[in-house]
Amino acid sequence: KPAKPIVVSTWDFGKAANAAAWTVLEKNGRALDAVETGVQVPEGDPLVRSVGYGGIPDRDGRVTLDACIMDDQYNCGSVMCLEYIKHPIKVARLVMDKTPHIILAGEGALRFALANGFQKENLLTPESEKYWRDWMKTSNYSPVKNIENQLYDKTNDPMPGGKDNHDTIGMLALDASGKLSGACTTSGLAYKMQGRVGDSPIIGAGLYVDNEVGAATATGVGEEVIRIVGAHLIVELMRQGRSPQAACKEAVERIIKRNPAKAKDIQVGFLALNKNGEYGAYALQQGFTFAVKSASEEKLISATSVYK
Ligand code: SD4
Repeated sequence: KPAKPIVVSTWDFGKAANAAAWTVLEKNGRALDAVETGVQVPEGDPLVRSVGYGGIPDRDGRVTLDACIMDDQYNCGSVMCLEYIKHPIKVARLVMDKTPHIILAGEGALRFALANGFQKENLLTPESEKYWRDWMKTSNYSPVKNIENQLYDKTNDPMPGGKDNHDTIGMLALDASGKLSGACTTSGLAYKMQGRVGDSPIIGAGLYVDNEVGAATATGVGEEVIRIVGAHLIVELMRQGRSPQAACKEAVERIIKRNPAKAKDIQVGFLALNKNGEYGAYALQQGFTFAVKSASEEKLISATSVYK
């Protein structure tokens, strides 16, 4: 049964993130504040090696973060390739609230953050540095294919705790007053090229919110998500009447259609929430989980996938 308020987010760590978001939603707070609060949990957790502090670095050993946030009125803010700031989602929110722009990247984003009181911190933990140094031994500095595979291949997992430990958080919330918002934050693909930006901070690709219809977010190999403008596609499919899950499935199928052989080798997962509080997800590969929290339910769900 559809519920409101409700919050959904990607992967196992979505559960703890939802709990933080719920502290805002249960007091009839704004969905926007809820998602900003919620995603800070994995951002600040050094054991989550794919988001914020403790994230796996790029191939040069630099932790570069991507994040964006969007509210119920098409207001949005984004930071790309931001270094040294533990909570990029808070900087994205400030870009939205305090500047005439939507995106700040790299050096400019860092300067904006520092000018607004954020502290410069080393985000590369000794553990993440060790993974990078081990990777450097065998990487030859360029196996893009392997980077993609590492996203879901448990047998080839470079990080402890299995695949649960290395993916983006995308969070979508519907508050008590019926307003939708979303946030998405990541350290991006492990061992990516310096300067590489994924789908996560790109409005329409990694995240989209349209309060008339619903919201969607993405995780997995960002290049494939950007190509089909995944989150926006899903919202438009929901506008045409698809359920959240059917819309996510159609977006996954579009990725397969372009390059079926490649689609077998990579992971992409989509998560969507509509205006009525109905949610759904779909992934290329088995193993994509998402967390749901409302007054009536709190659970972790394994998304249906094309490949087993
Ligand atoms: C990216 N979509 O940077 C992110 C990475 C991710 O599961 O979601 N990994 O492409």
